[in-house]
Amino acid sequence: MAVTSRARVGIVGAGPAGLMLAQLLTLRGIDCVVVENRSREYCEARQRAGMLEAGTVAALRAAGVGKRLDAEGLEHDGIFLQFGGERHHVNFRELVGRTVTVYAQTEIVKDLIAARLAAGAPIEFSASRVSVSGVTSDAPALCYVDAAGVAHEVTCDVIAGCDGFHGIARPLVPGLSVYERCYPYAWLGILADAAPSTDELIYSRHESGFALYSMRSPEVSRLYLQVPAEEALDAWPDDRIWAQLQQRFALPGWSVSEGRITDKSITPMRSFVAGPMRHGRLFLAGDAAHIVPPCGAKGLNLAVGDAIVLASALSALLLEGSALLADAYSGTCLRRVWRATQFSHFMTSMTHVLPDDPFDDAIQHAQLRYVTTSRAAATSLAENYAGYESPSLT
Ligand code: FAS
Ligand code: PHB
Repeated sequence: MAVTSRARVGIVGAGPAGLMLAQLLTLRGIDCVVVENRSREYCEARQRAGMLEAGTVAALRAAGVGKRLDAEGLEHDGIFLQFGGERHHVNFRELVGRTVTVYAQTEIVKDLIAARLAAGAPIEFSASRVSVSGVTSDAPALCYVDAAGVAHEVTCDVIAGCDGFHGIARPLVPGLSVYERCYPYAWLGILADAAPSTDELIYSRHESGFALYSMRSPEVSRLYLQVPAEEALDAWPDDRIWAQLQQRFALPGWSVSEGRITDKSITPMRSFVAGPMRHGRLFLAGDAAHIVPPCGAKGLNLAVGDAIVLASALSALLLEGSALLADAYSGTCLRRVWRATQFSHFMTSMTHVLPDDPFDDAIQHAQLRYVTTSRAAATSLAENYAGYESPSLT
């Protein structure tokens, strides 16, 4: 017999979208439950994004989880674009008056979990048999078996599907329109105990493939290599990775500082947008509804952005009885999602090498020369990268 309870909002998934939504709702006095099928340790150690738009930084601060971000985040004025043996700086602060910040997704997840538990609000980690039903009724149910094996049925006013690309929520939306593009390459990402030899990110287009130089701290580098889509990780022993990174970032008198590789993974590259992001009392947020290739550094920022828009919509719906924002939720988010999807596709297509395609090569060089010589083109890139129409906390 399941333990029955009530909550105004049932949140499936403790990633950035679910945890930020829970934080914002709790700050507004709206009780919610968060059900996650992985352990706390797993969620806090999962290596993913690391670049924050200015709007995301402001929102995390306003949500009361900016203390460590302000202390440990690395604020950058811009990025470097490297091609044809030259490195060019695109200065966002100078072009659009905004900066970006490197602060790992793992740390944001830790901060949001700590804030929730400190507020005495629970997170059901390691839950199993998670299911959602009745989303077209006015009392949808979130059911799960907790880590101790006890079954629960939570009756809610609304359900937020923040359970990522492979979650249970999106399949509950009938008649979805799906737009998808899979790229013929992937990213091999590493974490290394090596002090970054650059103070800002480098996006390098090299004839042997794309490479990204990012970081996590003054002691830890985060680096990515373009590899073929179906590539196996064991085809990349550490010395081959360093050799390729040195080659793709090579400049006279400059080299990548190497160190012990502590994490290695391959991430497929796809653009995926599904809509509508709402069906009855079910609202999708983050990767549950959309995936962007990481080259535009948008995935995490979009997830936090959805949570901000959804928190405002649910507050109006549940506290004031106004459905206006909730009815507009999907349209509001999809406009921002398509902006980020177009920008991420643009950054990916401009910097990733397609084998044996001299026309594409020439187009890429023309595009790279344009964004590094035209103030208008550089400003457009800066505006999108630093965050365009980022939702703010009202
Ligand atoms: P998440 O996937 O982060 O969180 C969903 C949560 O739901 C997870 O904790 C999952 O365990 C849980 N869940 C799933 N099914 C469930 C169920 N049935 N019941 C309960 N819980 C369930 N972006 C970048 O900008 N840069 C990067 O380098 C980068 N690297 C990435 C690497 C990978 C492998 C992936 C998948 C994404 C990467 N991204 C990157 C994008 C990433 O940052 C995502 O956009 C971000 O995690 C999205 O956050 P959420 O929507 O909260 O989804
Ligand atoms: C990262 O630091 O993980 C990162 C930064 C920028 C990107 C992708 C990943 O475009």
